[in-house]
This record gives sequence, structure tokens and C-alpha cells, in this order.
Amino acid sequence: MTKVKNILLINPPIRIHDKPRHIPHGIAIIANILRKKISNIDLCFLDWNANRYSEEKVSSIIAEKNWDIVLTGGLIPVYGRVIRIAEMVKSFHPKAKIIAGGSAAMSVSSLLLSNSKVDIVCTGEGEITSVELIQSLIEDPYADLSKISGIAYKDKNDEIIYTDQRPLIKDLDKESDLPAYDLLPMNIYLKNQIIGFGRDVDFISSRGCPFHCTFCYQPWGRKFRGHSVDFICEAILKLKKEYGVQFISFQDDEFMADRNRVYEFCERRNQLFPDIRWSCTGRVNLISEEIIKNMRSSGCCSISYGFESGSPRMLKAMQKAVTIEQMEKAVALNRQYGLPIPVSFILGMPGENQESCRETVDFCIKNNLHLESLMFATPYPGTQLFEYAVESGRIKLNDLHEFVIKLGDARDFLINLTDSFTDKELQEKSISMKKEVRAHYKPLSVHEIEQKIKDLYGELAEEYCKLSIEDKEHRAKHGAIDLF
Ligand code: B12
Ligand code: SF4
Repeated sequence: MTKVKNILLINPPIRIHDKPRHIPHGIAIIANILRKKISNIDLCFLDWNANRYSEEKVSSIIAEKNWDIVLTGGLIPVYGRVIRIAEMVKSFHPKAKIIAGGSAAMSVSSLLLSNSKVDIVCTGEGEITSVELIQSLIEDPYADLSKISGIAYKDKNDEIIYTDQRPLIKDLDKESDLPAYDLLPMNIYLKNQIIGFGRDVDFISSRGCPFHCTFCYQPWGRKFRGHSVDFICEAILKLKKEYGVQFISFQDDEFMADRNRVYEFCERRNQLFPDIRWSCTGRVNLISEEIIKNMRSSGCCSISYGFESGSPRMLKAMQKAVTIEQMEKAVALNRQYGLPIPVSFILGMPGENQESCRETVDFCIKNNLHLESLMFATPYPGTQLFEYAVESGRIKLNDLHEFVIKLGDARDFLINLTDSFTDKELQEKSISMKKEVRAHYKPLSVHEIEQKIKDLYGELAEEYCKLSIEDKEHRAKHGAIDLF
């Protein structure tokens, strides 16, 4: 019998200016799968993000046990933290193997391997790869990894080796799993709502998106793969029973890509858990009166849209594949069915100029929308926009590590992709556009907002009054709860 191996999974902190709100789906799914599929392991999940520990505390947890394998990763803004975690681990346990995954690892795999003490990167979906990899490392820490698909690693000579790409999972229900909720500090997540009120949790019910927006990273390709409605409903029933969940915020790239699945979910929600309310991501070309009516009458409280621009020219340049007419129709339908209108915009895509900014401002004023969630165009690695930034010499590959370390929230200005504005002008433009739109925005009265919130949220509406200023600010940026 092989010796028990100590495995530590670390979820690094993200968005530390806000409360921890989002379940770390990727690494928590991996945790669940590893403990089910591999025997002889002692697995510990350190949620640095949820607990907001100091680095000293994390370092002492790393030091206290002889970890054999450490897994970490997440979205690209945790790239720097992954590097730091690898340093801390190796300083106490030089022989421990460090495996990283998520977009912080797969969208910049060779960069991460070259600039850190990370040993192995998971270059795609982690469910099968992590099991094969860890089984192999348990048998022999110095095993030949070249036969394991879906990884990149440093060999004995520090050369980076890429193995075959692992094919995408065909059936998410069978081959993936739920996050290991019981290993996470669920109460922290449940009290820091995302979109809803009460005990609100996020859920990712699909992978992949059929569209081609140039600023978006699509590691799972253009084919939409959804969990079945059975899987989703079982998960919600579990979350309700075990954690008293009252609201589900679907954070899929594009929850509505498969309309039949949406209709089926609405029907099943009404049968199985009519008290659960929910929100999701949408797209204006997928919206119709019929679907929105259905969603509204089955507890949907918010559909968020990435509008990005009020300029048809910019929409085309971003390959958004939507029209201004479709955007206006979606706004009107959301209003007609009493739903708030959380929309986001992007400033500073290549080709942005005074005229396109004017069109965005005019579009907001005409449709009485706010512009508070205006982001700066940011070329995240793996996107077409990133390729453009490299080709146009705005990002130098020699300086890539310094650039990636700085990536964070797209609300903060990082790089200028336009030819029409200087950096300073672009940042001032963002302020002046928001200011102009704010001056024209006609909010509903407090009474009208309260009434709409009651209509949408029923008994959960009482929670609205209890929101802290911080939570209200979060809503203003992401949930647009009082913008109807
Ligand atoms: C929910 C979400 C968030 C949440 C955070 C979630 C969290 N707890 O970390 C919030 C809202 C905070 C967020 C913020 C941002 N996000 Co975001 N987000 C997502 C979203 C929609 C889902 C992520 C998710 O849980 N997916 C489901 C899980 C199962 O997939 P996964 O994490 O990739 O995990 C799989 C593999 O990667 C791997 N894996 C993951 N971790 C690990 C670890 C190990 C050890 C191993 C072996 C494997 C492994 O196995 C998993 C199962 O196959 C994705 C879109 C997407 N398609 O993933 C964007 C996405 C990750 N976000 C993205 C971006 C750009 C951002 C922002 C920077 C955007 C912004 N406007 O500012 C901000 C970051 C803000 C900041 N200050 O850091 C990009 C990343 C681009 C890139 N090149 O890295 C994505 C891909 C969106 C997109 N399509 O462009 N985001
Ligand atoms: S921005 Fe949305 S619609 Fe566009 S490709 Fe990304 S997930 Fe799909």
C-alpha cells in the first residue's frame, strides 16, 4: 500500500477591494473529483480568497504540514499570487510538486512556467488531467509525464514540454462534478450576495460560447456545452437543503445560448423549487418577448447584458454580432417585464474615437441607461484583442510578465489601444462620459424602486433594505438592482 499523500489546494485572493462573493468553481470542482477518484490522499482546501488571510497566515499553513502536491490557480489576475504561492511552497517543501490551472495558468502557460517555481500547468479542463497527473505523481514523483495529455511542464533541463491537447469533455454531467461545497467556507459566500438577496450563490451551468467577441477569452471554444437541466436542478435542491440557498446567480459565459435549456429550466424550477429566485447572463440577440416572459414568471430577477458600445462601427469591430435595434429591444423588454437593466460597456477598443464615444453616450441617454459599468478595453491573454496588442507593438513579448502581473479589473486603465486618444485623454473621457450620462439619467422614485423590488423578489425584498453601502456599491457596478 502506498503512503498517504498530503495534497493542498489553494484558492488565491482576487478582487480584494470587494468582499469575496464568487465560489472558486474550477479548483473546487477539481478538489471534489480528486477526493472521489484517488485513494490514499489527505486533501486540504485553503480558501485564501474567502478568508482573506494575511500572507503570513498562508505561509504558516503551508509550513505546518509536509505537503507532497500543491494545486493552485484561477483567473488571470491571480497570476502574481500563483507565483508567490509557488515560492512559499518551495521554500518549505522543495520537493513538493506544484500544479497550476485556470486561465492564470493556461492562457500564459510557458510564461508562468518560465517565471515561477510552478512545476506543471494544466492547459485545459482539469477534471481528467488532474486525476491522471496526480495518480502518476503518487506512484512516482519523478514519473515521465509526457504521456499525460493536457499539461505543460519543465523537464530535467528546465525545458518546457507541452503534451497533446486533451479533448474537451463531451458530457459535463458525467465527467465533471459540483464544486466541493463542504470544503469551502460557504457562509462567507452566501452572505456576500452577487446579484440576489438573501442566501445567494453563483453557479456555472455551461462552458463555451458560440460567439466571437474579440476581447473575450474562450478556452472552451465556440461549442456550447451545457449541464443538463436535471443536473442543475439536483444541484439547486442540494444547495437549498444543505445551505439554505434562496437565490442562484448563473455566471455562465452565455447562460441563454441554448434556448430550449432555458425553457426547460423555467418549467422545472416552477415545479421543483418555486421559492428560489435567480439571475443570469444574456445576449440581446437571444432575447424575445416569449422567453423573457417565461423567465420572469419562473423567478428570474435579472438578465445582464454586455452592450459594450452604442456605436455600430465599434460593435462590428468587436465582432459582437448584435445591432443597436436588438439592444434597444432588449432594454424595452426588460422594462416591460419589470426587470432591472444591468449592462456593461467598454471604452478604448481599437478604432474608438470621439465620434464612437459620442454614440455610446447618446445611446445611453436615449434609452435612459446608466454608464457606471464602463470598462477599459483590456487585452487579456488568449483573446484576439491580445494578438492585436502584440502585433501593433503595444505589448512587447519581452515585457509580457510585467504586463500580466499588472492585469486586474478592467475598470482600471492599463493600456491604450486607440489611435485617437492619449492615455490621459482616454481616462478623462471615461470620467466625462459617465458624468454626462449621469446628468441625464432619470431614476425612478424611491417608492417605485421599492415596489419593483417587491414585485421581483417577494419576501426576499426585505433584504434590500439591509444592504450595506459596500453591497449597494457592488450592485451599482454589477447588479444594477435599482436601475429599471
Ligand atoms: C465567474 C467569473 C468571474 C468571477 C470570479 C470567479 C472566481 N471565483 O474566481 C468574477 C466576477 C470575480 C470575475 C472577474 C473577472 N473576470 Co471572470 N470569469 C468568470 C467566468 C464567467 C466563470 C469562471 C468559472 O468559474 N468557470 C467555470 C470553471 C469550471 O472553469 P475554470 O475556472 O476555467 O476551471 C477549469 C479549468 O480551468 C481547470 N482549472 C481551474 N483551476 C484549476 C486549478 C488546478 C490546480 C487545475 C489542475 C485545474 C484548474 O479545471 C476546471 C475544470 O475543467 C469566466 C468565464 C469562463 N468561461 O470560465 C470568466 C473569466 C475567467 N473572467 C475573465 C476576466 C477577464 C475577468 C476580469 C479580469 C474581467 C474584468 N471585467 O475585470 C475580472 C477580474 C477582476 C479582478 N480584479 O481580478 C476571463 C479570463 C480571461 C483570461 N485570459 O484569463 C474569463 C475567461 C471571461 C472571458 N470569457 O473572457 N470573473
Ligand atoms: S463576450 Fe459573451 S457573447 Fe461574446 S464571446 Fe464572450 S461569452 Fe460569448
